[in-house]
Amino acid sequence: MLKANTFGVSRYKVEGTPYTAPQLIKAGIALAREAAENVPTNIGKALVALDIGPLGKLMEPLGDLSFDEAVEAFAETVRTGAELTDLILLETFNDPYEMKAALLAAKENSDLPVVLTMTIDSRGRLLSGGDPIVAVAMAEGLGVDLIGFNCGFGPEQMKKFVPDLVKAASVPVVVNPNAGLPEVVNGVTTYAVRPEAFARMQLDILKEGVTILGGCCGTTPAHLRRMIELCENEPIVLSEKKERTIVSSYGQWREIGEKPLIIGERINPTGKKKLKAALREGDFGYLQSEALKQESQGADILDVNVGLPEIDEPAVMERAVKEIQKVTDLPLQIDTSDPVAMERALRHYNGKPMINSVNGKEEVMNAVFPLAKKYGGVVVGLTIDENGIPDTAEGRFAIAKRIVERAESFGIAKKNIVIDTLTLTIATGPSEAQITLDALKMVKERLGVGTVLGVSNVSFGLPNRELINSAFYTMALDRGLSAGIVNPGSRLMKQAYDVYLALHGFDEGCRGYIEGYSDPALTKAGTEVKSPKASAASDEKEATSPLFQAILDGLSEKAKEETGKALQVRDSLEIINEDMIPALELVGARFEKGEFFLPQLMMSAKAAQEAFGVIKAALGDKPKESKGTVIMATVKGDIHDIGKNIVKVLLENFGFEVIDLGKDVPPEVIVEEAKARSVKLVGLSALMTTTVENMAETIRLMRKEYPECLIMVGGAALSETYAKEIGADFYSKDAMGAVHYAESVFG
Ligand code: B12
Repeated sequence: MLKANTFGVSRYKVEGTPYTAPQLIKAGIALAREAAENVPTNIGKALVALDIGPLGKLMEPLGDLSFDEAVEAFAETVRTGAELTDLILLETFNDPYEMKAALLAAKENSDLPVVLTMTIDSRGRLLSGGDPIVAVAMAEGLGVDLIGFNCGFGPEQMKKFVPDLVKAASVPVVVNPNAGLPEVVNGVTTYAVRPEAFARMQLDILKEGVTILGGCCGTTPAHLRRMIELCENEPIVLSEKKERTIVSSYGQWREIGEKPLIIGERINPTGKKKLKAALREGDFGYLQSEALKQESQGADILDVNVGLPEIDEPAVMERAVKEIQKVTDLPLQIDTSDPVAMERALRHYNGKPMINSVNGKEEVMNAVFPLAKKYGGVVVGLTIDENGIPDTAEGRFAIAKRIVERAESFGIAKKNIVIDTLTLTIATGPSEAQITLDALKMVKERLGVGTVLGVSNVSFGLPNRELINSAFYTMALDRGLSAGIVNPGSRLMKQAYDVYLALHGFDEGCRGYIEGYSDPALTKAGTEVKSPKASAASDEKEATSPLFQAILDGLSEKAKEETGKALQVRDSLEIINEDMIPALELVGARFEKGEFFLPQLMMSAKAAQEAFGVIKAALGDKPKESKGTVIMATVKGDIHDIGKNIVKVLLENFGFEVIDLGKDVPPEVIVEEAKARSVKLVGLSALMTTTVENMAETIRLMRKEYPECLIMVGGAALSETYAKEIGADFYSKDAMGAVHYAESVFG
């Protein structure tokens, strides 16, 4: 297979060149075609792949490229190249959302087979913090034909991640490593692994159950030739179809059918006044906090239902899914009976969701199954049809069987169906609970699919509902319930669940039980479940205020609201120093420990920036008279600017004019600007150990080109000693220090 030289082409990457993306794509394919035609016939027919790489822009919510824009950019490439090539290769992807956009564009605009290879980091993680299984679940749901790894590192480092990929994938697996880890020798990137060693390691990888091998950066024809010689007589192994029922987000996945799961039921407006009001007013911050709360109470999956008669459900559903995914990486269950809302949510969801629901009605199956087939997901089938809900277990089982068969006729594998045998209240029919449970057992045993139940309906119309709900929950778990839709905050429900896990051997050494139930105060009925996260984090700084917590959770709206409240009683500097900075420090510490990933880091940064926006507005107009002009910049290679912006606003408030050169500013630009504007004082900020050297470089250049300019420095990566070492005139650990120094300079 030859790859057309189209990897780096997209409408965004050609900006500023004299070419359009389609021109370059066609030219790249023409060259590959020509080469393919010249491949000697004894080697066989060479296929030409339309090679597509990432767009080079971060997608929402991490960056500003929307999902629809990304799909359209990939679609342009696919429309241009598909007819001229034999397959599509999506390479070097490490953001699951971008993988989804590219896969969708490929599938919507061509019938070619699609190969997806991702690039993982040394911990085997994607940009979003997820492992490759989240990508396998999503990509297989979207119809990928082959999946694997490429780039990043060599075969030696890649090998340890291959078995998990093979265990998860039902489609054939591809592995294209580099010729080792890249090393810069005399300014040139080199790769140390020689052809013989590369080929031997690839042979080992092949034996793990991989189907296709290749090479990425640093591999040469000699590497590939030797690899083919060593591997060509090995049998070709195709992946076995896996029967695992997996749902995922961009960061986590859950398997249905192993340990029972908890689906959090709280994001559903039925009977919830506050949620109804939030949905009507577009207060998605409320939905986010409900999501976080259920996550901390132990939910595995979150149900999202926004059905209210007076709202635009498709628009609200899409937004709700996006907003919830900004703050939690738990997989979601998209719960709607409106196929338009369902499609919008499925399209924009980042992962492989649960789809709630389909039922035995032909009309509903014809509307929902094509969506599930196109976007992927695990579909919940309700045992109701045109004749209503059968009042026998056999009747419900028959509908379940029909749903599974009809799903298969749409090309949806049985493993991607779970059945809900419907809970009705025992207040109206004495056998209701038994019928549901008998049907559940039949479905589990005879159909072999996972089961789901909305548990709390069983007590509708009765007093002290949790008593009945929790007993029914235990009975259902005992009959094989795979996932209960419950309130994870209910103490009795959580107890029923935890005790069940202990009794059924899902809680090794009863550790979870001992941890959760040693304190008698916590086992009182009616109390809300305490967040296990809060206790896990006890070695860290506790949340000191609601603003601190909002920044930690990445909740922008809440952070703004809490800043407004705090400003009524506290001084802005105190809020910055006691809430904002410590919260960001904790985020940074969790990031360093590998507990937080880039999405959380970015959402917290955004919340802090929004909070600071409120402080800035409250500080009011800056004085008209200028005491002097200061240039502020974050140094080259560093995009952290929250601290620099705080310094800027304080300087302005104390009467200085600030020329803000922004972030990632090269030394030459800073020096030229200072010189051109005859500025007496420059403030530099750097937050990373890797960028303080650029700060030193800026100071060196300034001393050479414009020695009369004074330089103050700051940022978490610095210390007084280091600042002295690199020749800065002044260092301060906080923004007020910058103001005092400016006062002394212009004083
Ligand atoms: C928020 C944040 C981000 C945000 C930044 C958003 C933005 N617009 O700024 C985002 C998510 C984009 C981000 C990205 C990355 N980050 Co970051 N990030 C942080 C975090 C959590 C907080 C930084 C912050 O804003 N603090 C609050 C502000 C107010 O504090 P401050 O900047 O220190 O400023 C105060 C003082 O220092 C002083 N001050 C600041 N500047 C100046 C200037 C002068 C002249 C003076 C006098 C005073 C002064 O006044 C300010 C107010 O008092 C830190 C963790 C931490 N503990 O710092 C990591 C941290 C800095 N990031 C880190 C990393 C690794 C990254 C990434 C590489 C992650 C990745 N894998 O992509 C990228 C880097 C991209 C790049 N090339 O720069 C590491 C750096 C590690 C290292 N070895 O140096 C840290 C330390 C986290 C960690 N523990 O691992 N990050």
